[in-house]
Amino acid sequence: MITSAPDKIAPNLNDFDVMRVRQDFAILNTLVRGKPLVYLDNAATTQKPHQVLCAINQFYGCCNSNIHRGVHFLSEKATEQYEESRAQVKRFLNAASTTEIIFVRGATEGINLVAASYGRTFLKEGDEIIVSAMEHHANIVPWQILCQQTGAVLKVIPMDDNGDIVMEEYAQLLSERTRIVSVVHVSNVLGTLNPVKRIVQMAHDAGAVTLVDAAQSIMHMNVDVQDIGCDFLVFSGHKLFGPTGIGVLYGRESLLEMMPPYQSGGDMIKSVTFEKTIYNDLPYKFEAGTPNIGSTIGLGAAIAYVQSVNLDKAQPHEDALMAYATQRLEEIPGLKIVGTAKEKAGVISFVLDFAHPHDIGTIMDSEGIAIRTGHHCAQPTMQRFGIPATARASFAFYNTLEEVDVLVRGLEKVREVFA
Ligand code: C6P
Repeated sequence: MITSAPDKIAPNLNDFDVMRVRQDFAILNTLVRGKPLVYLDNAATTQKPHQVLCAINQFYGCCNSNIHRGVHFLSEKATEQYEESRAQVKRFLNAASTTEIIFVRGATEGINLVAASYGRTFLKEGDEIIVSAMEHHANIVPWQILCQQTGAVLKVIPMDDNGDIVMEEYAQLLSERTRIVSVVHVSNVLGTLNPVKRIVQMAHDAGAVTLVDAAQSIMHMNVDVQDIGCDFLVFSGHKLFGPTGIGVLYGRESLLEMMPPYQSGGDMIKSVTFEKTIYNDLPYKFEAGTPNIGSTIGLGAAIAYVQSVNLDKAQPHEDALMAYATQRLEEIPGLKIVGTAKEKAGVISFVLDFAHPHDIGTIMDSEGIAIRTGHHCAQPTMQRFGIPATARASFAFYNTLEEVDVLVRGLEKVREVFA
């Protein structure tokens, strides 16, 4: 039995009160298989505070109506709330204007939108797209399809054995042929926090446009699109304590203006005749059909919640969780952490030399511990490290050091069964 006091690495909580925050998430008090739930699958999706549940309930219970269409009271209310969410996202990301905030289903749809609309319009045979070796499939496959459609070529920035991008190799890949650089901010497998500001700057110097996949970073740190300097950025609401089915594409207005619609139909038009259609202004040009109004309002509530918690104050607590979990896991004989980058956030992947990740996940589940196992929709990352799968514990600001201890005790159970 490995023991280590949870105060071995003292968390610098400032005035961040994790027990107070946990009260907002009723689900965290659930019993799973008779044991208190320990939810360490936040990279897959985060839990939702009651403030978000209330906002969704309030919308459907009191204001349910379609938006941008009706002149009646409910429609005006729904439109107001929907557009207020857009204003919240604009402020949250420090975008220059609400016209740069497009509501989509999630990070995946945001990247597909850029690949289809910008990519098919502006790329041609021989152009190059650069991604990193640690991308989620959502930031690989849309570019592969674009390459098939246009004759463009996909290039990959390698990473080293720690899971850090090799910046010298990136510099070598950049050329006048580079048209798009699309990289993940925080890897969902390795936890690597990439130097996106520098990556974007170098891409711009080469004349390329940039996309940042902030699907994982958005829950851990303040993401400022003007500071990063990127042209596009995507995230999913469900990884930011908001509902599923809603996400955001931030796009630089000058680029969005040049891009054709991604989908077409109602709401994205100014006028339609059988001869000619005039498209709507930004951002509506990219929001065809009735959107996910309830979840958009829920996302607004999630952002308000995250701002009230204050990610700057939560960050020392999350850092302490990562440091403590890393230290405790490293003490386990036969355990190897996959991803030891210089800077990490939120995610620890590992393998055991005495049990397959799937078996780890199953035994953990019997202990009430939710982790994810598998390739995490990042098969090239698995190939890079020569493994089929990992077990992954991923943290949010509501997790505690005691939960890390439960995770470690769960791994002791795995050893008892398999070693
Ligand atoms: N990663 C995970 O368990 P969607 O599915 O569109 O909300 O997010 C896609 C996505 C894109 N980029 C990164 C870096 C991601 O981590 C994800 C989603 C989840 O790791 C589900 S596979």
